[in-house]
Amino acid sequence: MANAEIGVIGLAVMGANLALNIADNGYKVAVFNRTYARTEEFMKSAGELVGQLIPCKTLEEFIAAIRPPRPVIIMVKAGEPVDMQIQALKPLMTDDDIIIDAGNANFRDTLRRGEEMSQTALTFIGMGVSGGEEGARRGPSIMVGGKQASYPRVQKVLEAISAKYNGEPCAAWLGENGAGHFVKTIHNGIEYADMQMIAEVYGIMRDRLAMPAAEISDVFAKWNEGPLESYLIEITAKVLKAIDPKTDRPMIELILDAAGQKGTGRWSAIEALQMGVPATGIEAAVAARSLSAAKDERLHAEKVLGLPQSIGGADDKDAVIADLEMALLAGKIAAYAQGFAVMSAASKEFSWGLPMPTIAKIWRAGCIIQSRFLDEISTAFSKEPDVANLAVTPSFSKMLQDCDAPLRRVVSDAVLNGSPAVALASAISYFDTYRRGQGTANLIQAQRDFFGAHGFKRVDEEGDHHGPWGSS
Ligand code: NBP
Repeated sequence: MANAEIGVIGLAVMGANLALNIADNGYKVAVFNRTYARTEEFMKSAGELVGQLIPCKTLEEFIAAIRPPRPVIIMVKAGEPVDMQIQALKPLMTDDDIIIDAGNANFRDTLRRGEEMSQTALTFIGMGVSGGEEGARRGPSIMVGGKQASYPRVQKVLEAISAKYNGEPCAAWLGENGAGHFVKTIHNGIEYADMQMIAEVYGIMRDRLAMPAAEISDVFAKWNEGPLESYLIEITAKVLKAIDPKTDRPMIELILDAAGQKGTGRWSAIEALQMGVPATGIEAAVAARSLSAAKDERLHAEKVLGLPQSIGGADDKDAVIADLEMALLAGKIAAYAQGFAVMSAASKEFSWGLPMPTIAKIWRAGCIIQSRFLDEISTAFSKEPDVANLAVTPSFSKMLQDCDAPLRRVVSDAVLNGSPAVALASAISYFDTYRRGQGTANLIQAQRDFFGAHGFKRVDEEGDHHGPWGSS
């Protein structure tokens, strides 16, 4: 009998927790997973929510279990599985049913899927969900893209299951097709940069200051009471405190230093490059993950080249730690300023009208980059929604001036001591380039004209010009 109000397909980590979250909010949920054994396991783990869930063995049963018009959330592995799932669903669904892809889709796939679905009477929503397992279960941040008219049809349930910040739901419609997944992609790109800078600061404390993991954990825990307060700093403190039960050693020391990546950081960097918007923090973080993954090559290089030799730098440990906190804050400003600039460019390119203050607001809770900092970003964008760069808003420019010297000292010290700090270094270089009215591209233009007759503009005359290179 069709008495579920919504359906969830895919019962791995995210789908299972999302389905439980929806059920917890009083909705009856039909659930389906390609492999039925996973559905059975899920039902066993559902506890008192079991009565709110309808397990279905086949897609036909699943569709029949949901009251039309049916909202169906697909939470399967991104990529081809989503297309396969949509193809399987289409003939079973009826006019006005809604397919919501809630996985980490590449927004270009979402654009294509939206276009294909617009040829049918079905509605398609591409929805970014952030918060990992815990967020999916207790309240994620939800970024919705699709026809504006489709949002009120799912708004109630999405707001109910989303995280709340001071009572406000962290769920919003952000723009037409593709907008939700694009914003989620940039969220993840910023997350990459945030994580990389935290890892660099950890490396400086571990290798340069010879601090044990527990002591570094205490530093992060203290930072979590100040301007850096955020989920990522909080979990970093916890991770560094954890002890491996097998060896009694800090768990962190037993984890291989080769980071994985599923694509969203790389996609952020690619889209930024394609739009000609600098996102050096995200690019640096993606590059650092790739270098980390080349573990064997790095071990070989260490043998051939040796570790970098220290050639000076600061020796006051407390002063270095104090600088690291401020440097991390400055690095964050760069990464967020860049991420928002990329979204602003995409918003124009795809005519989405992305609401920057709303994006900052729905990232304040539920998602991986949730932080006190985002509250300040949402205030800054609410005052100046069209500002070109977060760094020039009154509050952030002041913050940046305060952090400028510490970031400069941290990066200089890292270079002198051979501590890898690719993302932090990219932040200071970005700011130094961004805030310099007179740059050095006059030379680039001259070179381009010399070898390719590309022409240049003069500072003292209108029009296109060429240099007197033949006579040089
Ligand atoms: P996974 O990304 O690990 O995917 C596993 C699920 O996809 C299972 O339900 C599996 O069914 C199903 N599936 C596969 Br694989 N191929 C399929 C196909 N051809 N047709 C139908 N179903 C298929 O799950 P996840 O970690 O829960 O993530 C789900 C989505 O959410 C992904 O897009 C992910 O990137 C995104 N996301 C994940 C997180 C996170 O923290 N994990 C956070 C935010 C977003 P099976 O049981 O039959 O193999």
